[in-house]
Amino acid sequence: MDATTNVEILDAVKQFKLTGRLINYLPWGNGHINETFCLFCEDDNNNEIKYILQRMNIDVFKNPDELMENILGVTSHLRKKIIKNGGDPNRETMNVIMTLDNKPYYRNDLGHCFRVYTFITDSTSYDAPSSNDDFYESGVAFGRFQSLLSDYDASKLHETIKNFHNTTDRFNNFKKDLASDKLNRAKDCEGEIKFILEREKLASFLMDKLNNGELPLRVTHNDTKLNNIMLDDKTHKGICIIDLDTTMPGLALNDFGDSIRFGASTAAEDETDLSKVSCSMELFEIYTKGFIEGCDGKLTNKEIELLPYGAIIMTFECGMRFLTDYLEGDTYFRIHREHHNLDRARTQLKLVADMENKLPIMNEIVKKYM
Ligand code: ADP
Ligand code: GN1
Ligand code: MG
Repeated sequence: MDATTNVEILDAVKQFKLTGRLINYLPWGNGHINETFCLFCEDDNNNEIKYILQRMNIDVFKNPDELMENILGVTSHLRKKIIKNGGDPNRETMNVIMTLDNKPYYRNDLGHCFRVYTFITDSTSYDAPSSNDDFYESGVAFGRFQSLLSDYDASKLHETIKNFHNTTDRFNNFKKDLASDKLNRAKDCEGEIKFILEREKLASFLMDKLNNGELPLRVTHNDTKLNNIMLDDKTHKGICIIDLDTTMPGLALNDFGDSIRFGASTAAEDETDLSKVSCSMELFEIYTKGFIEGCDGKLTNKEIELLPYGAIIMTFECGMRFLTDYLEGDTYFRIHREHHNLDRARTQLKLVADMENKLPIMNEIVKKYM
């Protein structure tokens, strides 16, 4: 996605029903997909009001109308439940700010699409768990998100990215890109390629169980990394789940697994010193406990039993996606340095190898919570 200009941002801001006038704005957060800004506004009494302005990545999300319809549907469902439970819907769910002509996003003359959310105040999204308790709370909140949406009519949701967590399909795409190797980059990553190709069976392990009815399809978030949740600065509870772009039918195991791949790793997703990368069993256990509690009895025994596979397969899928993007020329995930996607792929595959070794330990841990 080409960079957004200041002129575009100032023009976009004018299109939304904001309270107060814009004082300043800054690039915000560490997402790989959308371009995010924090808007600092001020009302007539000099109170600061913040908003999140996002340029949506429409190369990735091809249909912004359907995308925003999903988000409005899901957030209004959550809002009703939060009110019923005595919570604060302005902090506990995303709130879409409409444009002056009541649309959920604005498309400018260049075809770039912008949306605005209220800012979740007094809370932080972390790139690594700041404590075991925080990670536990994020598990509770992601589990609860799924539980709150367990009665949401899945047929109302559009598939915002086709086959998003179809790992079998991701494997086939990887093989296709490898066969063309259009940038001649395969030579840089022969070991990683071999590692992936040896795991064809792993790629279809959960998809086969979904297809034969062993695992249920649920409404899931599908992008449950730690920086997609806001933790309250005072209570450290997971106050609000953000980044709802991929909320659609999926596997509970994938939501669990994506959190483990990112949050239970002992190193950053793009760490270049692989000796630092492993999956912490302490963090795995804490998150398992929190997630199962948050799901509030809705997971089947089969799902709980297979949680370790969710962790391994989501990490494998993500590593394969980073490597595919590296072979493709870094067109999907935003990169900040040369070989960034290759570095990211390497950490994920290192984690897969580590988790495979630790599978018996992970199985013992989940047994405790069945
Ligand atoms: P991406 O899809 O690119 O990951 P996100 O929607 O996750 O974009 O937003 C990027 C970052 O912006 C988040 O990790 C978080 O730090 C911050 N953010 C997003 N929405 C809000 C919000 N409503 N309130 C406060 N911070 C937010
Ligand atoms: C992307 O949007 P963000 O940065 O929260 C990606 C996820 C990956 C993740 C890897 C829509 O998440 O699927 O797991 O990067 N989101 C999309 O960090 O592709
Ligand atoms: Mg995000």
